[in-house]
Amino acid sequence: MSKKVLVTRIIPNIAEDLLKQAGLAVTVWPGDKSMTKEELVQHAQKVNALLSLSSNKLDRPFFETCKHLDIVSQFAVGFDNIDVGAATDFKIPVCNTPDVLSAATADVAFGLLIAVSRKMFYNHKLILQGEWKQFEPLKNLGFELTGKTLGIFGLGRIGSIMAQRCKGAYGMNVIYHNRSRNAYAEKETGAQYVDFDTLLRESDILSVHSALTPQTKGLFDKHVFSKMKKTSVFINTARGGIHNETDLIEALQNQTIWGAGLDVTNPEPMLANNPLLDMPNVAVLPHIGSATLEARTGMARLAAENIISFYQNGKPITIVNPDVLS
Ligand code: 8YV
Repeated sequence: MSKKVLVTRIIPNIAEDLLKQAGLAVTVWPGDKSMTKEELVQHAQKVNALLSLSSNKLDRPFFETCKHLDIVSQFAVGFDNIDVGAATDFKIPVCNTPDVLSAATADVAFGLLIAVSRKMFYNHKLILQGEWKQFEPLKNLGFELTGKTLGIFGLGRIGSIMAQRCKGAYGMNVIYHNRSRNAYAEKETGAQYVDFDTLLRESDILSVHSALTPQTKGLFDKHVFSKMKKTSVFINTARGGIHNETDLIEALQNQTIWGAGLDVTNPEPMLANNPLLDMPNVAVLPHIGSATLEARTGMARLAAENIISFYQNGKPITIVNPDVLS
């Protein structure tokens, strides 16, 4: 009998097509809403494999109830919604979709940077409000990016592309901080490793590209913002949980830092009355980092191929807990 796969949300068709071509029986959860916890547990009981989204909370109680699963393949590079330790305890491989969305996400970070430095979202809003009356020689001035220092927190795949974009376009000097040095990325991007405090002190633009982990959760708080330049811009396209949003609002209101560009917020979705949305030096997007046809198609393909490869040769392509295979 063929193995059964549950896809927890409608995603690009290529996933279902590939899974079916490989002889798997596929159920795609219909509708435009995420499955509730109860729905997820109930339907996961009936299948062998799960193609999940980051809106599905796969915690230890979930794995305790669904320990029969052969594999969980996530349609996202981030997997902070999954208790990988629990999955590993039950010998369940967990997969993600790196690389295919890196350029798309770096483009959003790069776009936010330009938008913030020239107050683009705010100026656009002024037109909508009928406030474009005349040429203003002194109002709403931004700043130029040429020769500035870009600080990358988390120099991996996405951070490296952001570094290359900023270097190529503006000749920026790139510094970075990671838990451990990334020699490959240093060679690719010319980025220089610095300790965390130096990153905060020297960055004109600080762009976050790390995973959300217990170590990075809430890391960018009032204490950290107070160590940054008053003229600096904070960019986060990784996970909203990495910054403390109340502290960020305060840092912007008090001019502890100059501006912010966010594609991820804390919490998500952001409420329409959030003060960040009214600030001239802030640009916020609703988590669209991977929202290109190319990236989302690549994510769907890779998420499906991870399951197919696991059933065909025991080895998924991009697994986050490879120890379970030994
Ligand atoms: C997804 C993301 O859009 O891949 C990630 O980690 O944040 C985005 O690409 C989102 O997680 C939906 O699954």
